[in-house]
Amino acid sequence: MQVDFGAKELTVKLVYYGPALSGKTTNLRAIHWLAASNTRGELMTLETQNDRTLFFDMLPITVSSESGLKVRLKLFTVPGQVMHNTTRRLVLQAADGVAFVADSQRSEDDANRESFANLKENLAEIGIDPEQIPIVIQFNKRDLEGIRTDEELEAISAQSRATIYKAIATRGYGVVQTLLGLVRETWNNLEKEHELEEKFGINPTRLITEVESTLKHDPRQRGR
Ligand SMILES: Nc1nc2c(ncn2[C@@H]2O[C@H](COP(=O)(O)OP(=O)(O)OP(=O)(O)O)[C@@H](O)[C@H]2O)c(=O)[nH]1
Ligand SMILES: [Mg+2]
Repeated sequence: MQVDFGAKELTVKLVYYGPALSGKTTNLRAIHWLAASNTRGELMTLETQNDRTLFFDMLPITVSSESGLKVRLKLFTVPGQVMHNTTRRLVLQAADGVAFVADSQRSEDDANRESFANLKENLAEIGIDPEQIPIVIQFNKRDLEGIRTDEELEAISAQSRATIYKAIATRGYGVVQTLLGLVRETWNNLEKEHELEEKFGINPTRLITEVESTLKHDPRQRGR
């Protein structure tokens, strides 16, 4: 978290992590598509030709709080391909919360597991306690065959401290819920650490409502 008193802006860094091709960039595209145009910035994506992130993507969403301070959510994705580990570690620096995007296909079980272990290793490496930082898990690609069942996800959920969300990011399903869950947990954590309500007069419930309302926009109704 960063506070810029000059700009009256508080910035929170949220990172979408996960194995290659699980749908991290697709989540950001959907958020960009759903967010009201006056709150979202440009979606920066750096990709190769076959859909794979080379460096990272970044999308800023800015909402105002009743205190006059703006809250800027900077959403990043990491490149999932194994070889880009140095970049993943760089992108994770100073992260306030992580959304882990898993691929629901059974064939991707090992890739999910390895990526989750890699996340924890990298967090520890850069001095962030993996057990303390807010992490939510999204099981994406629920529209495909050969996926883990809802019951299996419930079993995983029972063993994990992380809340699990289901998604079809290509259709925008579950994307907003995942982001709102992440923002809520991250803000609660920052509130505990920095007493933001007392210091800056930002009420957590109102902030979440603000983020929620900016993501309700249905672009089809905006004629795009
Ligand atoms: N069927 C289906 N395909 C999806 C879904 N979400 C993403 N995809 C597809 O999966 C492919 C990879 O998606 P990306 O969002 O680029 O994946 P990524 O996690 O950013 O991948 P890296 O940048 O390599 O780490 C694309 O072809 C997407 O259209 C989904 O919910 N269902
Ligand atoms: Mg990507």
